[in-house]
Amino acid sequence: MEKLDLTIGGMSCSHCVHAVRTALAGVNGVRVDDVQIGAATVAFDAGVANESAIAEAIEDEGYSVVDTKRWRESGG
Ligand SMILES: [Cu+2]
Repeated sequence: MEKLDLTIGGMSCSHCVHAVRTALAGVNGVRVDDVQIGAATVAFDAGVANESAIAEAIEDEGYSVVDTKRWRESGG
């Protein structure tokens, strides 16, 4: 699995965390690892999902993706 750290703008409370988590969980091939106010980390299958689909799901909820950092899960 590829990993993606996202820096997210517009999040301010637990409602936002829930909305972002739900949006990410709805993207095919994505496993949500962590969501906090202003940031999220997901694992994704690069054969199914991609960075733009992940960012789009967040932006569809009204938040902005400020930065992304892609890395590879070790030991896999
Ligand atoms: Cu909120």
